[in-house]
Amino acid sequence: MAYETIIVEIEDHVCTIKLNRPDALNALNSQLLKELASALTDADRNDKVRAIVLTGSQKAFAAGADIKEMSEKSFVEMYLTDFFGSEHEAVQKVRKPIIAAVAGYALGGGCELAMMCDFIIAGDNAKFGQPEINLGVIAGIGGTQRLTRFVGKSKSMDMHLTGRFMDAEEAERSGLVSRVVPAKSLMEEAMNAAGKIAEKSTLSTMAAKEAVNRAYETTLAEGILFEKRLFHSLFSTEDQKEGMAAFQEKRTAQFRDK
Ligand code: CO8
Repeated sequence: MAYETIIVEIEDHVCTIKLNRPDALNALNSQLLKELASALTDADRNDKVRAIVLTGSQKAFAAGADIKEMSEKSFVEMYLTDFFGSEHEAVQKVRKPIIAAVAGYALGGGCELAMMCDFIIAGDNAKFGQPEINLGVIAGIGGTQRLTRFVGKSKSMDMHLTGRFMDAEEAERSGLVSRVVPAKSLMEEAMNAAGKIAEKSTLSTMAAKEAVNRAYETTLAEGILFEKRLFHSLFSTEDQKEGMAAFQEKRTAQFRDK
């Protein structure tokens, strides 16, 4: 499928998806979200892809949902069309690891999209925020829930109620991002991280993602049981035999996702 608002490349088992609406600071409109959902679903189904990197430009990962597209909509339209509901569900359904490589603005829906990924690597110029309050609305695709889980109630309330931005250093300090790197080497760092993931068995990276995400959905005891069952089940794979044999033979494992 030919896309107009995103650029998709697959190389060395890593699918890179670049949001590409430079004139609107990558604001998320219906077309972009549909294209993104389609590209992510394809990448998830593609046997050649073992990790995904989602990124924007140096100036903006995404400056939010497209305000121009939304401004005249009524409650009835938003509700009946479940505005952006199915598209963001598609992002959450992806089973392969997704890294968000964020430079510049990640605001509103842009911050929420980054938080839907499995972890965030930020350029040192990144700015995160939930400024929807300035528009007379609130976050709409998970911001109040996910940001609170990342940074705790006090900081999340501060961000949602004042609409202030958080810089990369504060985002790392408060657990929103996994690491901060110089903005100019953001893609190199993100691709290195994705490359490391792509060296593993997809069976175990998918299982790890599923188990970590379970931590948000269940009790500790249930989560630990779920993890143990997944751990046991990985002993039915050829990749487990290969990984443990390679360790003992002091060589690099060759995983085949089997
Ligand atoms: N929507 C539409 N257009 C945008 C957006 C946006 N969110 N952000 C920037 N643009 C456009 C500007 O209108 C401008 O276009 P034009 O040249 O035609 O006027 C162009 O991008 C460049 O922007 P600026 O001139 O404003 O650039 P600055 O460097 O001066 O400022 C800012 C950058 C601070 C990022 C500023 O653009 C800004 O404040 N943007 C809006 C940020 C915002 O409020 N985001 C939240 C949007 S609401 C939201 O995300 C709800 C999420 C829940 C719904 C779920 C859907 C995914």
